[in-house]
Amino acid sequence: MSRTFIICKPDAVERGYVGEILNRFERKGLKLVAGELRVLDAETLGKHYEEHVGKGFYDDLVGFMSRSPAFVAVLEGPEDTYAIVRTMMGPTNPAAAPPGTIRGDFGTEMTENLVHGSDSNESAEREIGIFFPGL
Ligand code: 3AN
Repeated sequence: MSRTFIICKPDAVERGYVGEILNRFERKGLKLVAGELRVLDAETLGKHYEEHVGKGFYDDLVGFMSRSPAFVAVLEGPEDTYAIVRTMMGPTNPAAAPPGTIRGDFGTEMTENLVHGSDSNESAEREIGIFFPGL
C-alpha cells in the first residue's frame, strides 16, 4: 500500500469539479483517507512549492492557489499510488493533456490546471507532512 497527496485547486472548487475529480479516483479503486476544504496561505504554499520559489510564474501561482478554498486530500492505493494519480491527471500543461485525463478533459490553462498530485513517493511523504501532519 502507498499514499499520495492531491489538491483540487481553487479553479476546480470554483467550477464545481471536486466531486468529479474525487469520483474518478474512487472509481479507479483509490481510497480517500483524509480531505478538507482550506484556504491555503503563502507560507504553506512556499513549503509545498519550494522548488518553484523565485521562478517567473511563482507569484501568479501563489496568487491563484490562495485566492479561494482548495480541497486538500490524501489517497491510498497499491504501490506507487502517486503514479496512478499522475497518469489520471495528465501533463502539467492542459493543452498537451490527452482526453480522458482530468486536465485534458476540463482544463486549458497552465496555471489553472485543476489538480495537483505528488510526483514521487518521497514528495508524497513530504507533502502529507505539510498538510496533514501526524496522519
Ligand atoms: P505538476 O502540478 O504537474 O506537478 P509542477 O509541480 O511542475 O507541475 O508545477 C506546479 C504548478 O505550477 C503547476 N501545476 C502549474 O500550475 C504551475 N506551473 C508549473 N510550470 C509552470 C509554467 N512554466 N508556467 C506557468 N505555471 C506553471
